Amino acid sequence: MRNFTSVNDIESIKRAIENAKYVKENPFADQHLGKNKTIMLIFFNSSLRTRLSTQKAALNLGMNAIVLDINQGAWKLETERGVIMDGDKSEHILEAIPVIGSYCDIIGVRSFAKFEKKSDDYEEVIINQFIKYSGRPVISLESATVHPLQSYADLITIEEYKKCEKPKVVLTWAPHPKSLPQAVANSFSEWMNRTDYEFVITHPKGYELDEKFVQGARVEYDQEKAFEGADFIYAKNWSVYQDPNYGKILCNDPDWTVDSRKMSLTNNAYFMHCLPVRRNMIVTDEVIESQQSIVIPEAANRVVSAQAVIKEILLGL
Ligand code: AN0
Ligand code: CP
Repeated sequence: MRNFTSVNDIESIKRAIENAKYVKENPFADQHLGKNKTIMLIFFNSSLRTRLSTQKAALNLGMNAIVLDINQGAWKLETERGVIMDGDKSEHILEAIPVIGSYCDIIGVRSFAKFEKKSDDYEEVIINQFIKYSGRPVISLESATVHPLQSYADLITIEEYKKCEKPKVVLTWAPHPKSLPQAVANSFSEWMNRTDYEFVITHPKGYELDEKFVQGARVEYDQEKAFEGADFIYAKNWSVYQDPNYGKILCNDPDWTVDSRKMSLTNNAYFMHCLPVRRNMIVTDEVIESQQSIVIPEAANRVVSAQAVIKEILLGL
């Protein structure tokens, strides 16, 4: 594996699950692989899990990990080519990227959708510039449209908890006060579509995701109907994808909050969320604190997915 920016970079789902299992059972078996190697983790946006779990994964592999928050202490970066840089941006990303690349062996980048120009977000302009100009393998720590390390950890978690071969997995939209990217939902969809699970997406009308990620999965506008018989409920908010409201909030209907009554319609489903989660907006205290909530083991598996990915890249260096 050279880069890891979406599900398309993995050979097969089966192999990915096996690799993760090995890494989880033998976290320190590959310390030699990362000796004298450095990973640089570049954050354009906030993070708790990705920042910590990716560093931990690198340390487990014997690597050095260096973290940079671009917005705290680095120069403000211009990302458009051709602009006269007479404003507040001191450095161009086209110099910054190869400089970062010259200091490390692998780069991780977090750069969310900016909601300024939909085509820039959906063409993944920022992470693609890192791939093009850094000379290093690049790992997505959540790009504009996908969050593959999260989805990989979600897959590992479902594999660990599922009680039947083909569980019913439901991705449900839930309300949130701010405009959030579609990345987690897009990514979860494209990973679920690679499995043989029964996969259903439910959201209010107007929140349709890009068909590139939905890939014909069943979309059910009635949340309660979608929940019937579910084995896993995966909650996430996202803002509007469709024009002309790209990046906007259409409704914040509290009826969509995941609560105990809705969970009782399921097949005693597990509750999942990538975190951070807003309690009593996305999910009630009762559900997230219940026996069926697996958000903590899900987050713990972020170390496993990151380690499996970094290991594969190290093997190819
Ligand atoms: C981000 C998002 O929705 O993409 C990160 C989730 C992992 N969430 C927030 O900004 C709250
Ligand atoms: N789930 C996730 O990526 O969390 P952070 O934004 O805290 O990294």
